[in-house]
Formats: sequence, C-alpha cells, structure tokens
Amino acid sequence: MGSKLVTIQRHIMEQQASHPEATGALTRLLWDLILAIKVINREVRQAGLADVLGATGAQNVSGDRVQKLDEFAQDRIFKAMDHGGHLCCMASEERAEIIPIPDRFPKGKYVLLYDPLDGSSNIDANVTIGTIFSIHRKRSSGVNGTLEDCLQRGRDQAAAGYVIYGSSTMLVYTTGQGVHGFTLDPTIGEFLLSHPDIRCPNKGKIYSVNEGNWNTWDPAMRDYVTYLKEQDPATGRPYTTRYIGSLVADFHRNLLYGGIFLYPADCRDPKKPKAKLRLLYEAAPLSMIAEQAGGAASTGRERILDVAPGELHQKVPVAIGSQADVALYEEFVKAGKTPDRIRAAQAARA
Ligand code: AHM
Ligand code: MG
Repeated sequence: MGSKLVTIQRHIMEQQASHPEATGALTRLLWDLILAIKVINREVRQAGLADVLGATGAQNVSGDRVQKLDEFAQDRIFKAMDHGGHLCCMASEERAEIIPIPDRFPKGKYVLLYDPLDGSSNIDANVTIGTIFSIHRKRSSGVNGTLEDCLQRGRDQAAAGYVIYGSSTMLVYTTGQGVHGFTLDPTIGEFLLSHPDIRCPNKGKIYSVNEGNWNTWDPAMRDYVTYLKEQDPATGRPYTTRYIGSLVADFHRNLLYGGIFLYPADCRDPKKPKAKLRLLYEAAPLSMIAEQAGGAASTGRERILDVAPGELHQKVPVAIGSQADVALYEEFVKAGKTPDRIRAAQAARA
C-alpha cells in the first residue's frame, strides 16, 4: 500500500462531494452500515471461540437452515440502521416481510435491502462468508416505506456493496461511480482503500458453478459448460473450475481475476424453472457492482438490473462476471447454440 491512507469514510465523503446536490444522507447511512459490519466482523472472527456456531433449528423464509450468526448479523444491521433517520424501511433475506422503522424513530428517504450473512451453510467449516447490501431511493409518497419502495429494479439502485469475511475482511461498494474495495486493518479498526476502481477483466479463465446440478440444467447450460471445458482459442487451455459455494467469495474472486459465476434454474420441470438466488438481496446488488466494474450480469435472457421484482423473495437465474463470458452464455441460451455451432461461428469470424 502506498503512503496515502484513505479510510472508507473519507472516500464516501469525497464521492459525495462530486454531487453538490447531495444532502449527505447516503453518506451517513453508509457510515452506520459500516459500524454494523465491523461488529459482525468481530463476531465472525470469534465465532469458533464464542460457541455461537450451529443451527438454531428454525428455518428462514427460503427454507434454508438458519445459523445463529445469521440471526446475529440480521439483528446487528437492523439495530444499527433503525434509528439513523435515513431509512423509510428495510427488507432482509432473513425476514419474510418488509421491516418497518419503529414508530419512535425518524424516517428517511432510502430503503435498505440486505443479506446479512450469505453462504451461512459454510460457517461451521470456517469457509469465507459475506454480507450483501442494496440501497434504493424511496418512491412512495407517505412517510413509511412500502413494498413498492422495496420492489424496484436493480438499475435504480443508489448504492450496492458487499463485505467478504475472508483471509482479510474487505468491503466493496459502488454508488454508481466505479467500484472500490477497502480492507479492514484490524489493528486500527478502519477500512482502508486497497482496491481503487476495480475493473473486471473482459474475459476470464474461470467458471464457477455447482456442477452437481448438471442433471437439472437445460440443454443450453450444459452445452455452455461443455464448451468451456474444451480448448479456449484465446489461451489454448480449457477454463478452470472454482466453486466455493459462498456467493460473495465466488463473485469476488471472479471480479478480480475474470471469469463467470453461474447459478442457473433447475429446469427439470421446464414449465416451472426454479432459480435459487434472490433478486433483491443477492443478484441485483452484485449485478450493479459487476456492471460498474465493466462486467455483466444476466439471467441468460435478460439483464438482471432490468428485471422488475414482483415479490420480496423473488429468485432469478444468475450468470455474472466478465462481459465476454456472460455475452457468450447469453448466446447459448438465446440462440440455443451448441458447441459445434459456436466453434463454426468463431472459425467464420477468424
Ligand atoms: P444463503 O443465502 O442461504 O447462504 O444461500 C446462498 C448461497 C450462495 O452463497 C451460494 O452461491 C449458493 O447458495 C450455493 O448454493 P449451492 O450449495 O446449491 O451450490
Ligand atoms: Mg444469501
């Protein structure tokens, strides 16, 4: 790191300065969130010692097992954000309904949507987990936020980001002015700018997918992965598989190194394809980050940021990462192209 230390607080403030019309509410909102994240980080780091691991026995609204740390993170974020006066409501992957701001606190003009602890099935094995957040401007006219404020397209996000509790803790965020990464210096308790203006390579060498689901994929997805296993004309080698099973970790690696992360729908019943990842808490915020870094994010048929949410826990198929890789995947899905056809197309282009 160079000699100039930039804390995340200063960075957010400097970005705000380029918007003279800004009131500072988004800046203060992000500061509140950073405090919650530091507390969650402390707990994640001490998890093995503090005996907070293990399932509570309850289930969240998507039917997954809820781990204690999920609940802790949920509570921490809610309590850090409920009284700042910047939010009109919240929604979380861990709660079925919209989360109102308590009556006794002032209401603000933003909405916070979040996945407090993503990849929680990995907690017991000490695998990297993350927090994902998405911020929208309030749309409705009343004081309290409504469902309408939560169900906005990803392209209208005011800010998005994630935290990765990995070998170090990093926070990556965008307010629409590029993507910036900060590493927590635990000795001073500050997130310091370590990855300014992250750019995702246009094409990668990595694909990340749960290949155990092969038999649930539609033919285009199988063709695409088959194609990636063949010799890539650009490198003379096949793509490499990397799959942690923790979205933030898989996404973060591919953002930095280039590559594609895929979670396609289960298409065993073609009339009722079943996706896994949540649009509002996972797909949309990471899609904003990907696009801001020069990458792309698609359902295979549609830009994820254009998908209109119909419900809080809506799920979407996800292909996200390097632009050229996502574009090729779309070609397979939209045109139903087989590897042979793609090779013929490439040969014709060469
Ligand atoms: P979670 O929000 O309940 O933790 O689930 C989401 C996780 C993602 O982190 C990850 O990409 C995916 O589920 C892994 O799913 P699978 O185990 O089916 O490969
Ligand atoms: Mg999640």
